[in-house]
Amino acid sequence: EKNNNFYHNVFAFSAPILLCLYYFFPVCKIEVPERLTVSHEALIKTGLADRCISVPVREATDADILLVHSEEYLEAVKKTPYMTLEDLQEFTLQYGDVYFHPNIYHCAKLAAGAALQLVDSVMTGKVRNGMALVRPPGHHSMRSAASGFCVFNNVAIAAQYAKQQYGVKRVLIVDWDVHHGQGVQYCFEDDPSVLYFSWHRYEHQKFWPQLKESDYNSVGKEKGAGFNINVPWNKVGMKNSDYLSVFCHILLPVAYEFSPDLVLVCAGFDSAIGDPEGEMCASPDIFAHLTHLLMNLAGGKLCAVLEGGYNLTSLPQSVCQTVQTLLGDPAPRPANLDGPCESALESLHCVRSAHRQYWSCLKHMTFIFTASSNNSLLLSPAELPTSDVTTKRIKLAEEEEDKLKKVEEEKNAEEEVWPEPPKRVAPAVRTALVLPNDVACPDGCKHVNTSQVCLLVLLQGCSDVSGFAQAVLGLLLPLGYEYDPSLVLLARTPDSGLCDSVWQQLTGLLQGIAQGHTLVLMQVRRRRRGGSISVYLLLHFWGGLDRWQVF
Ligand code: SS9
Ligand code: ZN
Repeated sequence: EKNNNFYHNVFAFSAPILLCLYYFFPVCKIEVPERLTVSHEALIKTGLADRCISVPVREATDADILLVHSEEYLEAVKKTPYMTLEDLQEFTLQYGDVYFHPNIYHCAKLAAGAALQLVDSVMTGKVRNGMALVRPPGHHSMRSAASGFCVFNNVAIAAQYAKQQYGVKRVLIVDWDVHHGQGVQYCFEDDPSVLYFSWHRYEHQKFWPQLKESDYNSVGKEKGAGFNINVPWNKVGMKNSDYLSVFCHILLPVAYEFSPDLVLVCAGFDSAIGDPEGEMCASPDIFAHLTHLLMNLAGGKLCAVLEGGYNLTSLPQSVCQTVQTLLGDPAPRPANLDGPCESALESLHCVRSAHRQYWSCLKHMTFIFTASSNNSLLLSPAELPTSDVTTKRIKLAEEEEDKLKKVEEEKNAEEEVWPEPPKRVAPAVRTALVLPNDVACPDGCKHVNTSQVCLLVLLQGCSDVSGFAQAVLGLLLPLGYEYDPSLVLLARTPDSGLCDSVWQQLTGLLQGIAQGHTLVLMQVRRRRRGGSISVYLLLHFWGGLDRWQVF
């Protein structure tokens, strides 16, 4: 409603999505109302909105907001709806990159409240997971300051609320927005009950918000040391392989060791291709994989809350990929994966070194990862150059070159073209159980003929669970992703030494590849060479597959 600055509109719609739309007088060129309208429309058009359950939004109360923000700050923001435009402008100027409109206080309360409604729905078991589409974003706002389009820190409030309201012991916050959520970092720096992970465009501190504390060596303070993980991107143009490498080699091992009770995602999509802020090259379907990989943690309790995302084409695509994955549909085949680029590899190494003393999953790594000649997601240990020297040398050499490139890149980012993610189809029946004739089918199962199947994983006995987790996350997963098979076949023998929960994790993780085509073979009684015979027979049976592999 262009003529009315004070107009606002709020929609709640089929959740697990919570949607809070508001119209904001366009002062800011990129954090615009259309971000929500295009995302909402895309969810409707793809039929995803219909598959979600409706959760109403509410305003966050003063008590909710005070979980993270100071009374002085809350009182100051409360006054903004009554300020003259001049006063508003002055108020705005004390903060960095944030725009106050007379409506924003109301909208910010709804944005935080939407995140809390989602937490309630997930924690009470009403829904398994969900996404809150909200504006304004939250991850930059601090205890007593607005910043970077953010007024209240929606996700930080949600984390404190979950702890207070539900006695949640450990919360993992994954911030895949392209900016560093410094507000979240400051809030939980000394708190070991919240593990905050953020990757962000950094360019050796040249990129906004240009903070020293966004670098990899800010690991948390006091009791919270080790519970803050920053992965700085020192170059633009990071792609799917870089994102997946960081998940496989940093975030997931640590997350599994941390073992959260709830996962919150600062779901910013300015880390996708075409975004004018991020200038990265990851395709929207990567978010299906990032989501999938997090859905196995915390018993699936995951709340994604929108942060950034400023390209009105890649934003709705990324939102749909995330929501479709939350709904349980198999992730699309990841396209053209190779290894991480040199700069990502360097960040990866720095982060792992900085965190080795805190996480046993990172301890055993005594060498640096280098880009091997066969550039691969599977990183190979090599000789250790001193990282600081490398960092400085690369930094100096890059500076000049970067300056020149920058102007060109900014111009190009928004004009970038990429293929629309192909439509993802899910089979009507998600899982089939094929049982011997004399075994009763458990309740809720249907008998079906299975015809599709896929990659092969045959694991020999492994009694060391943490070693096993490392092997799966650091070796099997990257390998599986890169190999891109059409079927994953898991053979479980009685001597595997793995308990059910570990087995469940493994199965869940591997469902991210081969479009979820997974076949699990369980050998109940041990027969001589029985396992290998059945595997052989299956391979023979599915001989028409284009790729297969036995481990
Ligand atoms: C420098 C541009 C900084 C702030 C971006 C905030 C993004 C929130 N003038 N822009 S996700
Ligand atoms: Zn952002």
